[in-house]
Amino acid sequence: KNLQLTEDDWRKILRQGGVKAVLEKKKEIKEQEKKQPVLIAVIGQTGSGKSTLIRRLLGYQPNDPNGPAIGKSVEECTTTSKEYHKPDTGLVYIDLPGIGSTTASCSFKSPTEQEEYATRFRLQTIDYFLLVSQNKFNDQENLLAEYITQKLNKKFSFVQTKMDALREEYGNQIIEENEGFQAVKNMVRTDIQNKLGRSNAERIFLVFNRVIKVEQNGQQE
Ligand SMILES: Nc1nc2c(ncn2[C@@H]2O[C@H](COP(=O)(O)OP(=O)(O)OP(=O)(O)O)[C@@H](O)[C@H]2O)c(=O)[nH]1
Ligand SMILES: [Mg+2]
Repeated sequence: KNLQLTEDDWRKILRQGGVKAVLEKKKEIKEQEKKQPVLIAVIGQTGSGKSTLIRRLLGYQPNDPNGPAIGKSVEECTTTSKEYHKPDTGLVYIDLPGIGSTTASCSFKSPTEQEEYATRFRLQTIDYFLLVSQNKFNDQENLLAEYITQKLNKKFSFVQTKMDALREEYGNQIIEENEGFQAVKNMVRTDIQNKLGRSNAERIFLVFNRVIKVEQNGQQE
């Protein structure tokens, strides 16, 4: 982030202080870069599991009130954007209200709505995006992927959440560590890649973030 010196700057440093000065300057820049926060926006439709993902990435225990709140089912939960700093990393995850949330009035259908959303949550200032989806893929994710890559000129990774819920489509192998497991995962990846088309995701992550609650009678949900 603008810490790069020009070729002339480097020549000057070399002339004045020799190789040692150059190496020292390089080290200094590296240190500075480490201190620069990297803003990662977690974006996607309401109820897709964005807040759950942030809780997992930052290691919040299930009942820690400092982590982002999670919706009860598919209800709209997050209504304002909030930053979560990952200690000792410079990584800042931004939990955004879901697209499609009516409480937070976040719609992304028309270009005007896209611009409104982008301005409201300052998407121009974001360094990287995690595009979260629970439905494998649909038009909304396509719009978002296109917006991130074409309009904002940024990169993103695609996060497929609720893999456990894709059982109907892919069968039990989706959650069982058997021979079919890897094949099914590859299938899901290929499906996502195909649907993304030219808005290429840097990486595709498949996650199982089901919160397991132990009920009072001892049964797990
Ligand atoms: N089965 C299953 N449920 C999940 C998974 N990840 C999240 N959920 C559930 O999905 C619901 C919504 O999760 P949230 O993390 O609140 O979703 P969100 O994207 O932050 O929603 P908004 O804040 O409304 O945009 C909650 O009931 C979660 O427990 C998963 O991997 N598997
Ligand atoms: Mg949320």
